[in-house]
Amino acid sequence: MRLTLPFALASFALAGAACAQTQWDLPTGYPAGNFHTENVTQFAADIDKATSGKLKITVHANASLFKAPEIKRAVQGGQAQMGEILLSNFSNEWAIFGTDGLPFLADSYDASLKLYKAQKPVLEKKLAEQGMLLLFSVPWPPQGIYVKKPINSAADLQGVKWRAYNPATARIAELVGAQPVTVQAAELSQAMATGVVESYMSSGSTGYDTKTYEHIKYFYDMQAWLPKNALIVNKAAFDALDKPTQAAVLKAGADAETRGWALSKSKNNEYLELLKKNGMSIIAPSAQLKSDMKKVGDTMLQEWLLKSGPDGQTVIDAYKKM
Ligand code: PCA
Repeated sequence: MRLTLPFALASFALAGAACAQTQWDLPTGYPAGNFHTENVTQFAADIDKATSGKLKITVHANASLFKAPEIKRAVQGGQAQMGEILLSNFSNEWAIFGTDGLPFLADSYDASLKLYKAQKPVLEKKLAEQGMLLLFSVPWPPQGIYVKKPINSAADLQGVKWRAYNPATARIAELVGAQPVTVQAAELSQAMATGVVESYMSSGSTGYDTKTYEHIKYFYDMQAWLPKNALIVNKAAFDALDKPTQAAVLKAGADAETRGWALSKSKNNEYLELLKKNGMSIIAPSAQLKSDMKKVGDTMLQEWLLKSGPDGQTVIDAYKKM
């Protein structure tokens, strides 16, 4: 088809406007009201402001653009310019992604920050090899056990239908004799409503987001680990930005990391209070349950060291020295 002159001019003008403003997509796996999503939304707004609207980032919450386990590949392939992932979702691809999903390796915010520092250089190297940049990473609150009936030891979890969100939480189920089924956060409410899930490990945050209190009455506050989300960017998309815009993205990322850690910490108690208000019992685990789950953690660390090889040993050695 031959373009008429006015049409050709009009599309040229449109192309000019598109150059002046860059539009990016940012898929995430968690709902709009979740603190990670709020933090990421603030990050996008900060960039909009700092670049006077030159870089517009649309946050697609709750796995509406890509399912959580697909976001990493989408960013790598450039279908999305940036995205938020749960690092430990990708531990089968490379064990180091799962470092912060190991029970009781780092079970407080302080320990978790140290583990992040130890993990970060190798993480950045791996993501760079895959054509991506790590912009920031923020932990979920400490993970505990949601369960329908009271439990005193890991043996009480035998045969229970257990929701896993990553390979590590599926492995925990195997080690305690529960029946794992992998369900991402966006589908968790429905899985509980249909009876597919009777128990799972996660944070107060996800328990609240998914209205777990409508189905499950007990939360054992194990404080077992703090898995991290990470904001990753396609390197080619980043390189195509002009220097001031790149600087704005990096600055907003650094701010989001600081803000996110503080938010996670301060909201943890709020979420547990909200669960209580909605009828849940928040229970400190018995010594038996704690020691049973610690044994599970020891086994998983040994398995992880075998899989992760020298890189894994480097991370653990660096962490233990901090
Ligand atoms: N919430 C996410 C991951 C860890 C967490 O606290 C989930 O349950 O899917």
